[in-house]
Amino acid sequence: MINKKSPIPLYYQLEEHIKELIEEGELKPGDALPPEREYAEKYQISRMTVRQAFTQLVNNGYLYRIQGKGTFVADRRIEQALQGLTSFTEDMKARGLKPDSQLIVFEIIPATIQIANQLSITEYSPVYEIKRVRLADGVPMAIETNYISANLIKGLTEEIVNQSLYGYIEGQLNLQIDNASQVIESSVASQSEAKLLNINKGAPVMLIQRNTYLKDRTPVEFVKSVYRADRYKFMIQMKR
Ligand code: 16G
Repeated sequence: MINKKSPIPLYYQLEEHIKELIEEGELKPGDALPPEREYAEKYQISRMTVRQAFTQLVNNGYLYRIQGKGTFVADRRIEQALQGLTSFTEDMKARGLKPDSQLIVFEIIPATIQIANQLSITEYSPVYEIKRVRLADGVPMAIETNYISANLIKGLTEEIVNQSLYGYIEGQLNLQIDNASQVIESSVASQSEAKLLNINKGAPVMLIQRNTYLKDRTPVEFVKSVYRADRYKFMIQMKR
């Protein structure tokens, strides 16, 4: 794990090793890390080096320290409230994160019967298929595939979908997005999803389907998303 002959600094090697354990799920949020002394003995490195690696990981949000208790694995998941109908761009900006998109597919296709049903249009009507990896501060969070009627939402371009879809629909087209229904289920990442999300094949993900409507119930979009389960958790307020 630690190669003393390598020109790569020892603290950095340890830092990368611990990061891998966290990303692979060997170390889970809330887990206590073995004390610095143990790492130092195990790898025959100084405690200063271990401390430096820990400090880097604390500063980058992978670990946190509790005085007198030790060092723990941080929960890096974004808590997403389910009440509000918000866009990815709005969600990330509200958290001080920089939203980005990596465009995978952008084309107009004839609606299949399933997509036509979801969008309340006739089969073979023109539909935008937009597949984007959504990133927060450069980290891939989700893969979103939107289906949007090209007769309703006119003039979409790659530049627009690299920014915000909701921003364009409301800001440029003056259509008011009103409500949505959403289904969330658990799954595991396929090979291709894992590659796009930079996670391991078989890692847990959440599948989200959203149908979004205007006030008069006209469907605006049908969206299938794959969210990283290690980066997202969902929260809803309830009252009885
Ligand atoms: C959210 C929505 C998605 C919508 C997108 C618009 C979910 C599961 N999905 O990610 O339906 O198309 O925001 O984002 O929440 P944009 O305005 O940044 O393009």
